[in-house]
Amino acid sequence: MSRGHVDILDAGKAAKITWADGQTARFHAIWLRDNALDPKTRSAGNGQRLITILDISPETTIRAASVGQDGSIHVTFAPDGHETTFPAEWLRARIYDRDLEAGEGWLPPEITRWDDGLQNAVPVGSYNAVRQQPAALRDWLASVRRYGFAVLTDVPTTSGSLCDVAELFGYVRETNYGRWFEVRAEVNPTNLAYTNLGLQAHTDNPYRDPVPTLQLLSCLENTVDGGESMVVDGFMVAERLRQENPRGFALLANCPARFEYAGSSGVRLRSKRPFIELGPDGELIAIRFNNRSAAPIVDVPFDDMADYYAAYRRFAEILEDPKMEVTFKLSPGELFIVDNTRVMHARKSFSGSGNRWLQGCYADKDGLLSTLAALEETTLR
Ligand code: AKG
Repeated sequence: MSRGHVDILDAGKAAKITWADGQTARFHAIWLRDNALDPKTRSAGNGQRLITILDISPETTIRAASVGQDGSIHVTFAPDGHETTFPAEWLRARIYDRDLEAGEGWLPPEITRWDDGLQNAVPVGSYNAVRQQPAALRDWLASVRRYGFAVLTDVPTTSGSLCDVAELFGYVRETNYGRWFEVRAEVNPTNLAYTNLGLQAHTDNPYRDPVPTLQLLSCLENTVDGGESMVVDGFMVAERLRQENPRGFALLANCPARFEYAGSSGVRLRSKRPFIELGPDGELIAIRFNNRSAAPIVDVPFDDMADYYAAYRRFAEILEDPKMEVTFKLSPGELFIVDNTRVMHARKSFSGSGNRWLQGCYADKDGLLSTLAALEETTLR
């Protein structure tokens, strides 16, 4: 069988690779030179790039290229004569010569949208398992990546132990609410979360920029009537809105909203970000939604404001549709974590008799995704 071949295109400015199995892809010379893996281009120790874009001639071309027995690609560049080899799998995993049109609101394959169908399949891990078994931690973190939330059982009911959970994969994000905060009914609360009122599904702290991208809520006591926790997939809400009302979706994505918190002395937090955040290629990046801290919206043109409000209302109606929510009542020793850029959490109101004591803390997804990626490389499936 042929091992494949390389066709040099456009006087060496690009090359078309054909691998033995018939897969083809074009790469530019400048891209290949910039992404070379050899030790003159990247540190052998930490993999970081040793050169800058200015070290690469703008006239860079491919002088020669060939496919090795194992599908690797050997390239010689001009004018500098630099030679480098790309492993086949490395290059094939980074093909950009493909249809990049995914449409507004697209999501990568490791994310699954959900609705109340997940009620009977809530992702759950056990603290004893995740702190001792790397594969159990990997699976629990992978659930957070896929569904944007997960429950953890067997968490010690000692104050602050939720921080130990965050430290299994990353770092606690300390804020004006402290390293962690008490969520129980208080006299003169600095936040409506510290009352027995029901809370509409929301993301936390949208008035921060950047927002904390993870929130953990753990239960130390819960003997009240009511006080159930609900989670709603904001990415599913946004998708339903997009299908029903593309213009409303575009208004919530393209016009900034404003959020603020000024509930305690010395704290004046403000942000200007949309309810629905899209990346430059249309990827759905984040949801920010919180009725308590939404500030007057002043960045929507007058002629669009009525439609903006209609879309805002519809977003809220969809998120309150019982078909969208997963509900559970936390017991002492249980905790849930949410991706605070995606999954909205809510609470039902609760009675004055009995005690409900939760603790909350924030952390960030960079640490979680990094730990997960490292575990995926080192643990056996
Ligand atoms: C929060 O602290 O962000 C809450 O939403 C409180 C949730 C609860 O009390 O269940």
